[in-house]
Amino acid sequence: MTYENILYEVADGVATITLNRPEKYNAFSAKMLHETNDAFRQIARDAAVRTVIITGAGKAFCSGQDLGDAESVEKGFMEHVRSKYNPLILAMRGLEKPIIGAINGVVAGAGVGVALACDLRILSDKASFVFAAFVGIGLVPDTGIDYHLPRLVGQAKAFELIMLTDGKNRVSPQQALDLNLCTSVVENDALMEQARALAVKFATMPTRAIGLTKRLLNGTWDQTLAETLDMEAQLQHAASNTKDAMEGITAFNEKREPKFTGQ
Ligand code: LHQ
Repeated sequence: MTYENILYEVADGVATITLNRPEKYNAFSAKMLHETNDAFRQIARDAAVRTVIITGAGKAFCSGQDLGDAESVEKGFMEHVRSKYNPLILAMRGLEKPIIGAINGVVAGAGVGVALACDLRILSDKASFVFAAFVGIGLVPDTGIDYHLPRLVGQAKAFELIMLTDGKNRVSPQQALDLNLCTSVVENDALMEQARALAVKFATMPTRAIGLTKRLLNGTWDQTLAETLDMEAQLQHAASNTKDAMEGITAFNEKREPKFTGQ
């Protein structure tokens, strides 16, 4: 598929998706949403991709739904959210490869949902979060924000952020770091270099073990300790049968660096 509203490139085991409607602060048009969903399907299929970076072109990461795009919502908001946004968030959380959010600028609306569905986020010092965009136009948060945000910051803080951090009272990079919303804050010019360095590191790690770890951490919120212990045992069995686990253990015993292939 040829993309028009996103950029997609693969190099060194890393797929980079760039949301690319900078004049609209990378708001989701129907096309951009379709293309982003397609890119994640392609990434899931492509064994050569072992890590993902998602970022935005220009000044913003993503301002959420394009509020001028009537085509997107002609079948109603519920249908649009269910058929377009929910599959994207589920695809990101279900993808058994790490996803790095390289957050280059402002994040609002469904853009917040996409940012929080990444496995971790690196922020530019020009980034900011606007959690109150939804309530600012009389809507409720969607795209999994009500699931991920309380788990990151606690329920009361999530409520506070969703109500009060509007365009004039944005969450700054330092506040985001203090709130556990990101891994690090870097100078804007260094953002992509830092994100790529981390992505390349992930791409040389045992991809199956990373994917299975992601599955374990995804599951843990809804399980008892006993269920988690059992899932750990099952996935340890699965991990132990990968080529990378065999290589890791052999390399340890041979006192050399392992060479992981992602298999
Ligand atoms: C935009 C947008 C935008 C279009 C900036 N759309 N053009 C799901 C399904 C169904 C229905 C509804 O919703 C959802 C989920 C959602 O995502 S709802 C929430 C939608 N997003 C928002 O409400 C955020 C709207 N944007 C803003 O509040 C501000 O633009 C922020 C705080 C992001 C940035 O403010 P500024 O730095 O002051 O920039 P700006 O407002 O001047 O925006 C720059 C340009 O981008 C501007 O265009 P222009 O032609 O005037 O230069 C904006 O119109 C455009 N833009 N967000 N979502």
